[in-house]
Amino acid sequence: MHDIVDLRSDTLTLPTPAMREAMARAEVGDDVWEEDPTVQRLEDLAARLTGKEAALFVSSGTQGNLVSVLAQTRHGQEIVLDRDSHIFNYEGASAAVFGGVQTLPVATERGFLTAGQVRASMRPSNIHIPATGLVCLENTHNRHGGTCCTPEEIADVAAAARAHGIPVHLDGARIFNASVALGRPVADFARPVDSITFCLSKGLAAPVGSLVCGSRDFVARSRRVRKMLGGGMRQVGVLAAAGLVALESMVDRLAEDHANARALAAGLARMPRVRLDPGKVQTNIVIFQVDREGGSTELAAGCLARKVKIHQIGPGAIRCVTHKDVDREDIDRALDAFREITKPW
Ligand code: TLP
Repeated sequence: MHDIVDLRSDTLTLPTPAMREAMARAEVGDDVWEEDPTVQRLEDLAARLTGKEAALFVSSGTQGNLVSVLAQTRHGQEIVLDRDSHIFNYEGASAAVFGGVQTLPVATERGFLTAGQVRASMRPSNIHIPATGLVCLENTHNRHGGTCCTPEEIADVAAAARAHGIPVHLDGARIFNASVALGRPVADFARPVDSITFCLSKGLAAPVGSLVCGSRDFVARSRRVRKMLGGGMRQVGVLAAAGLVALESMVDRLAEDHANARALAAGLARMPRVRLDPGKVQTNIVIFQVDREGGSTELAAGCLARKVKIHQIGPGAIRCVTHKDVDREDIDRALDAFREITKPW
């Protein structure tokens, strides 16, 4: 039980005592010179877990996605992605700003492009038309409520892109949630794609950092791009040390977050004016609609007054994310708050 129940995001998780201890003891060096042994251990582990040749430690998921886009496209190209994806909605148009790349957003049902949609999005060779440069996927899918797609679905989409010679990037910010939910190793999700980014600072609770993984050649190009973006960090093993603890000890417990999200969704589904399908909650994100004029704002304010923080992600839409700093008692407290506020509705 915590004083404040913070369901706004799993990015709010605080580092564990084991992380802080590992950070204090970390052996470090200058990572721009590729001489930080702790960063190298983390990158080796990330490459092993994703089944890729190499990995690169970057400051954030946003930087990881941008590095991946810049390392695999040229100015004037187009990237194909889901309309609700993080890259399209929440990364400040960085691919356009820094890469001169335009996006082709496609509406999907669960957040995942199908092979047919990818085939239909490929541009023909014609001097008037931008050339397709990259296909981007997201798993789990944030705006679709933490939905997961299977490694086989990814392989299908990747094969459709590859048939046109187009590489595929996977924004796997929460790929460990997908891995735990579907009981499949992360490498199965990463195998079909050319590059994958995953975050240490969400459900895995490290304070900072993401990894970009792919072929040796891709990672060498990404290292150059990261430096251009000012992301070459020096004795950054102090952060990588927390990342190692995250990967070694925080993955299996994600199942607890998923169970808490299911409990939250089951309770919410019984409340008046709340619209959600609890059967769709596969991981740690619960998104629901409030069918009442101003209801979501009322709910967020009422919760805050009861020390429960939730996130309004659009008109009438609320997102709650479970994580290691929210336990079952906290879920019950949040449900009590929701019940009190919605009772007169
Ligand atoms: N998502 C954040 C916000 O930016 C919305 C959150 O609270 O969920 N890919 C996906 C799928 C993400 O959800 C996020 C962060 C990122 C990339 C970016 O990661 P960071 O925050 O490390 O730049």
